[in-house]
Amino acid sequence: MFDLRVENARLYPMAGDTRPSGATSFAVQDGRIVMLDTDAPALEIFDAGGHVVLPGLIDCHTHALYAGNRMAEHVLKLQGTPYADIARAGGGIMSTVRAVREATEEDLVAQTRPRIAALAAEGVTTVEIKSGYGLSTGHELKMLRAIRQLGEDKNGPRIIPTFLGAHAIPPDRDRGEYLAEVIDQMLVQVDRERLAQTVDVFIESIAFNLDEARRLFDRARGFGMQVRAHAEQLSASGASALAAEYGALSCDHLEYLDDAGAEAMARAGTVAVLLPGAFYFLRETRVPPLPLLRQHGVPLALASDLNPGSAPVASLLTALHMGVILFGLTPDEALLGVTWNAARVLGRDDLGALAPGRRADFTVWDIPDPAFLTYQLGGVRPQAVFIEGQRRI
Ligand code: DI6
Ligand code: FE
Repeated sequence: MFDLRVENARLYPMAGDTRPSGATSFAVQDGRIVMLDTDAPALEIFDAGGHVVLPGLIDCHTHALYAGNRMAEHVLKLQGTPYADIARAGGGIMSTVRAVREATEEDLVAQTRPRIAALAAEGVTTVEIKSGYGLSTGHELKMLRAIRQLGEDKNGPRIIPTFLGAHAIPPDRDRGEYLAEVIDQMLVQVDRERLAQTVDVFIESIAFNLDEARRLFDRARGFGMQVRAHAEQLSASGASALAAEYGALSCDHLEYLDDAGAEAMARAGTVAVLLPGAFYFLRETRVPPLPLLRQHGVPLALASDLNPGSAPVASLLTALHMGVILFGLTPDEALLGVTWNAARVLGRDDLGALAPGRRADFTVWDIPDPAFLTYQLGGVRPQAVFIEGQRRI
C-alpha cells in the first residue's frame, strides 16, 4: 500500500529533457516517487484531471532575505539621478546592509515570508536563499539563522541556504581584514552550526578579485563545502574559469563570459545560472553568450535573483518568461532551467524531476503544454502543489 497515487496526469518528468512521459500515474512512498505508471493501491488517490504535471519549480538563486526595500532609490533613478549620487547618499547595497543590521532575526523572517509565499504560489517548491547583507560575523550568522527558520515553516517551500559573506566589502573596512573575517570567523561558524553547505562570492571589480575568491574557495573546500560564484556580470574577469577549477556547482549572471570560461565550465560540469530579472531591472544591454554556452554544452539554469537592488522580482515564472524573450532561451531550455538543471545547481539529485527515487515535489497546471509557461505572462498559477507527497496548494 503506497501513501499516494497520482493518476490521470499528463506527466512531463523533466529528467534531462522536456518530453512527456507515456505514463499517466505515479506512486509516492515516504515523500518520494517510487514508480511511474502504476495502479497499485494507495492510502490516498489524487486525480490530476488530465492536466499537465510538472516537477515542483526550483528557484536556485535568490537574495530573498532582506529588510526594507530600495523603492526610493528606484524612483530617484527613474528621475535620472546618477547612481554615484544615490550611493553617496547612502543608497545601493549598503542601504540594505544597514536595514538588515538593524533588523532582528524575527524581523527578517517576517519581512521575507510574503516574498517566499509569492514564489510558492507559482509552484516553486525549493528556494535557495543567500546571506550577504550582514557583512559582519554576527549579522551574517543572523541572516543564515533566519534562513534556517524560514525552512522550518510547515507550509513553506524547501529552503536551501548559501553563505555569501563575500558579497561586498563594507566601505568602512579594510578589504584584507574583511576577507580574513569571512574566512577565519564566518566560515568556521557556518560550518560549526551547519548553517550552509555552499559558499558563494561576488567576483567583480567592485567586489572581490580572483585572488581573494581563490582564498575563500580553498578554505571552503577544506570544510567540504561546495562553491558557486557571481561571475562576469559587469565585466569579464576569468571568474568562471577559476570557479570551474574548484568544481563550482554554478557560475551565475555570465553576461561577459568568454570562450575559455565556457570551456572550463563545461569541463567541470558547472551550471550557468542566467538571471534575466537583474538584466531587465538594470536595463542592461549585453545578454549572456548563449551560442557559446550551447556550443560547449554548459547546462543552463534560470532563477529570479530576487533581491532589493538589482532584481525586485518575486516571480520565477516572470524570470522564465524573460529568459525566453530577453535572452533567447528555447522553451525547453527555460523549463529544464527551473527544474532539472536548477536541482543540479543546488547539488540535489533528489529534486528537479518526476522519477523514481526523487522527492515527490510536483505541480499541476491547467495549460495545454509546459511551454505555455513561456508564452502567457501573468495569470498562470498551478492548481495544486505537492511537496514530498503532501499537498500544499
Ligand atoms: N549581484 C547583484 O546583482 C546583486 N548582488 C550581486 O552580487 C545586487 C544586490 C543588491 O544590490 O542588493
Ligand atoms: Fe545574485
